[in-house]
This record gives sequence, C-alpha cells and structure tokens, in this order.
Amino acid sequence: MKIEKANVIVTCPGRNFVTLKIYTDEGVYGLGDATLNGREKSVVSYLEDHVIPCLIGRDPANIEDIWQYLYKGAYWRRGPVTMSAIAAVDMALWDIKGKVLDTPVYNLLGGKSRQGVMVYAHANGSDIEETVDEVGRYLDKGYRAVRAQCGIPGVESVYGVSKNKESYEPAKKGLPPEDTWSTEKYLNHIPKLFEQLRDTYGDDPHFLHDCHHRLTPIEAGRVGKELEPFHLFWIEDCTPAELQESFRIIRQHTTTPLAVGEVFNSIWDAQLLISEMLIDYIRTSIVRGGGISHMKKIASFAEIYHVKTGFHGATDLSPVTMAAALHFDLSVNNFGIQERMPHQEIVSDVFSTAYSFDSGFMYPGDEPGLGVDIDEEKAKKYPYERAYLPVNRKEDGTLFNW
Ligand code: GCO
Ligand code: MG
Repeated sequence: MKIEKANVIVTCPGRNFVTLKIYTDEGVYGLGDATLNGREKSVVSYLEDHVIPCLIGRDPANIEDIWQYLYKGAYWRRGPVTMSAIAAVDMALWDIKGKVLDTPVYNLLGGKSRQGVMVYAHANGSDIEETVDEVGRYLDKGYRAVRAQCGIPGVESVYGVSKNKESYEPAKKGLPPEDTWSTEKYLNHIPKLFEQLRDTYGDDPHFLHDCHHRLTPIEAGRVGKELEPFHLFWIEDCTPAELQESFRIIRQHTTTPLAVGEVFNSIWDAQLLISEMLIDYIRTSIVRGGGISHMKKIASFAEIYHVKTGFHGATDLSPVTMAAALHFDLSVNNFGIQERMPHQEIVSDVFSTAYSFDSGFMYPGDEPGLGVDIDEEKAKKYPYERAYLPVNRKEDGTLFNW
C-alpha cells in the first residue's frame, strides 16, 4: 500500500479547523487535525508546501518511520507549527491503519484499560453565585468533574468567563482583542469561589481550575495553599512553564495537584517537570504533541513518575483530535481525566463522529480507525476567517500573559 495523495481542508463552521486527509492507492483514507488556534495558515503551508510532497509513495503502515522522517528530517526540530503538522500526519496514519485492519485505534494501542473516559466540563459565571449555579447545571447533566472559572470584581473581562455560557470561544474574528488583568484582585477572590462550591455540593464532585499562565511561582504557591481545604482535582497552568525549574517553588508550598502542558509540543518541554515529579497531570494533547506516536512516549515516560494524562480538549481542537484523544485515554494505564468543551452544533454539519457522552464519561465508539469523517462539500460552505486569541495587559498597560 502506498500514500497516493493528500490534501488540507480549511473550514470555519463557527471557528477555524485545519484537517489533513491522506489517501492510499487502495482507496482507504485517514484524517488528522492540524488546527493551531490563531496561527492556522502557517500549519497549512507547512503541510502543503513541505510535508505532503515527501509523503507521496511512502507505505502508510510505517508510522514510526514517517514520524522520524518528518521530525529528524526537517533538521529544525519541535515548535507548535512543526509538531502540529507532524501530529496531523500521525493521526491520519493511525486512522488508516485502523481502517485497514478493521479495528478501532484503541485496539492498536493495547486495548481498553477502562470502560469509559472521565471528562470534565467547563462552568463559568460573572460572579460566585452564578458560577455555583452553573456548576450545579453540569452536575445535573451527569458530570463527575467540573472546571469552574468566575468573574473577578473590578476586572472587566476574565479568561474562561463567557457571555454565552454554553460556548466559551476566546478566538475572535478581526485583530486580537485586549483584556486587562489584576493578579491581586484574582488572588483575593478565587478561594471564595471554591469554598462556596464545597459548601454547596459537598466533597464528592471533582473541581478543577485554570489559572491560564497568570501567576508567578510564589503566587501559584499561595493560591494552591489557600485552595487546599477545598481539595481540587487540579489547578492548571498556574505559571507559564518555559522555566520548568520554577515548579520546584510551587511544589514546596502546596499539595494542590498541578496540571500543565496544553502549549507544550514535545517531551522536552516536560522532561524536568515529569522526572522531578513537579506536576501531577500532563495536558499536552494529541494535536500539539506530535500525534499519537509521540504522546505514547510522553505518557509512558510520565507513568514511571506517577504523572497522569489530562488532555486539553477545548473547542479549537477539532473532532479529529477529540476522537484520537479518546482512543488514547481509553487505552493508557496512567489516564487521569479528559477535558470536554463540546463544539457548537454547526460543527457537526461538517464533521461526523462515532464518539459519545453518557453520565460524565465519553466513549470513542467501535468504528475502525478514529471514527471521524469530514464532508468536504459542506466544509466549503464555511470559508476560513482570520481570528486571534486575545492579548492581555496589566492595569498599568504592561503586556502580560493571556
Ligand atoms: C483550556 C485552555 C483553552 C485555551 C485555548 C487556546 O484549558 O481549555 O486553556 O481555553 O485558552 O485552547 O486556544
Ligand atoms: Mg487551559
């Protein structure tokens, strides 16, 4: 069997998605997600101009060799653009392998380690009362785990808090919107939210929170310590993680579990974090971390050090990544939790999926391969629209982390 051709589909049903479709000479095709929020076209070019010409004629069965060819063969290693492009190829090849062998991808990854994949929902509100109500709404829908983000008095627009609660979508058409941030106001407010959540819903539900890269290590230590009585499942991205050593300081000050890595793109971004056991959950998703092949290595490495997976699953990860993640989550022993931010209804006009949700768990389905398809004619109805994530400034105007 040989790779005969490949094309990149860019579509915007409510938000932009980049999808790679690889065809074999025997009529089987596979899909991979290459969406990089706010920088989509760079991955399109990487694939069309530099990767696809090298794929033609190769045997799609040799997934590892093709992965190494694209990674080592580029000479320029790592980075979100390169690794998202490699991830797309890798996902498509696992999809093809599953279809050729007539089995779901989780079977190729060692089979089921569990019956279902625990997912967490996103609840948010403009104040504590509204957020507490929103969390209740998700618990009523059967979720066992809910992430809670809440408006901060005196801060106009806060990460994770939407006007339309069902679909928080930070990327905006046009040029990047600007937010204003106050760490002081945030730190004083956020423990009150989780105190109220525990008072209202008791000890059982898992609560999570995303600090979205806003704190210094010592501030992260403070928030982690103040949240300890409310035993969170995790705090996420409490500090930007380029400086992996900085997590030593956070660890010295709190037992609140730490999750990090949605912006990472290879094992080298987390090597110290994992080997020194400075984190509890690795969030790098299949699309960011070079596909299933590289994420297998990250998960196996993490397993040795008691670190579990907790994959990113926001709306900018396409249904193809969601499917690949669910196959992966079902199969690895050190799975922790999977983020679930459901796509807008209109996305199912373009993508069809075999995965399902029931009582707080998701299931990848038993279709051969990844169990996702794309309708290219329908995709054409939704042309690409340039959109950016916000930038963030402190109250005095200093550019800050968003
Ligand atoms: C999350 C993330 C997202 C990101 C988004 C950026 O935990 O789900 O932080 O909300 O901001 O994926 O593209
Ligand atoms: Mg996050």
